[in-house]
Amino acid sequence: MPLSENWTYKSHHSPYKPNMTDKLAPIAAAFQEALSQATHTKELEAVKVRFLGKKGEIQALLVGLKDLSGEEKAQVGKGINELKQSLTQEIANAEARLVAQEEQAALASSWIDVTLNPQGQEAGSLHPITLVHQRLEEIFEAMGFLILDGPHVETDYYNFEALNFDPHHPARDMHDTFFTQGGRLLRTQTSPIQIRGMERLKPPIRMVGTGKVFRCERLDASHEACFHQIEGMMIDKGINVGHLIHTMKVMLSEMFEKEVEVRLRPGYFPFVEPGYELEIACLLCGGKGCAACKKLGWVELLGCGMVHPNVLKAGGIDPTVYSGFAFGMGTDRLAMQRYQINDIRHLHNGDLSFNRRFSTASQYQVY
Ligand code: FA5
Repeated sequence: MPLSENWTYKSHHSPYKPNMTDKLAPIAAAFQEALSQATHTKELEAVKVRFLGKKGEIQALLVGLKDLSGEEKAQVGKGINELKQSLTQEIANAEARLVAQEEQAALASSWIDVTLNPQGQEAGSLHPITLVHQRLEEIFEAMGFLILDGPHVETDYYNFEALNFDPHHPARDMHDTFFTQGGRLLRTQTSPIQIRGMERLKPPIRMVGTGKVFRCERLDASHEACFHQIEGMMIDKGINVGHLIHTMKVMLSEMFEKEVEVRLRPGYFPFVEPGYELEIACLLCGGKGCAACKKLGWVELLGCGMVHPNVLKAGGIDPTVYSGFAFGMGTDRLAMQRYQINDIRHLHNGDLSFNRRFSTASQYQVY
């Protein structure tokens, strides 16, 4: 029922003093007038403040009650409260209606047809690192590996402890990163995906996961502070170094579409034993030495090794029954070798004309 009718009725039957009751109907009418002119939630808010606010018209009436006698106070107070309830209800109804209207208008004005070809704009393209990740995932999927993911903000447990880094182990020094006040950190490696994967899956396990990692680094042609890795793990009965080397060779020959010269050097990572660093003969300089390979002719692409028994245990897997290998590869460096990019910083400076050079064939692919 519209409020003005409501208040016509009340005032006819009210035994209140004329000077108080006389005030109610005009307020109700003024409210109706203001409400009918509010076509936006901001205007409605102003109406709400004017009538129901701390310094609003209803509050002023309530303050006036103190001058009335006990019986009058009860009667007039009841009338004011009923008016207040009616106004509150009408404001709520109007608010629901206006919010819905505004949402509809916003949707109508921001609607875009994503199936239309870009008009007057160039199509976007996939970043070289995205292309490398997609190709790696294809290669590993074809070998029966699952594709997993993990969070960028990790706990100490997943980034270090479960990976067999003791709290004060010197190997942590090479993994300096940003820490949050709650003790979380930006992951320094994709290896936490190993632990998260083992927690979810039962052997036999074949899994890979790609993503960003973050470290405090001195930047140069092959070092960034935010870079990318792919992590991989295979666990089953009887897995040995031969399986590791074969899988790495298949991955690299598929990636580069040719045989690539590789060498393994002993490498220390707390979560593998034995551990290795795998290097490839630099494809940018043909092994002669350049900035990208620090004049060595070889580029360190990945760390790998046989999963440490403590890590298997952390993942809930019995190391007396199962063994496995794991690897973690820098995919920025892989992209540099794959696309002949001589400085890692080109990959991160947001130059669109640079990015487009690598992506023409697959720019319309949808994944
Ligand atoms: C690790 O991060 C280990 N988690 C890898 C691993 C996984 C070992 C599983 C054993 C088993 P490392 O710090 O060496 O290891 O980094 C791995 C690769 O990331 C390097 O070989 C390199 O290709 C790349 N990388 C490392 N630091 C940088 C950097 N600052 N900028 C660009 N790429 C980097």
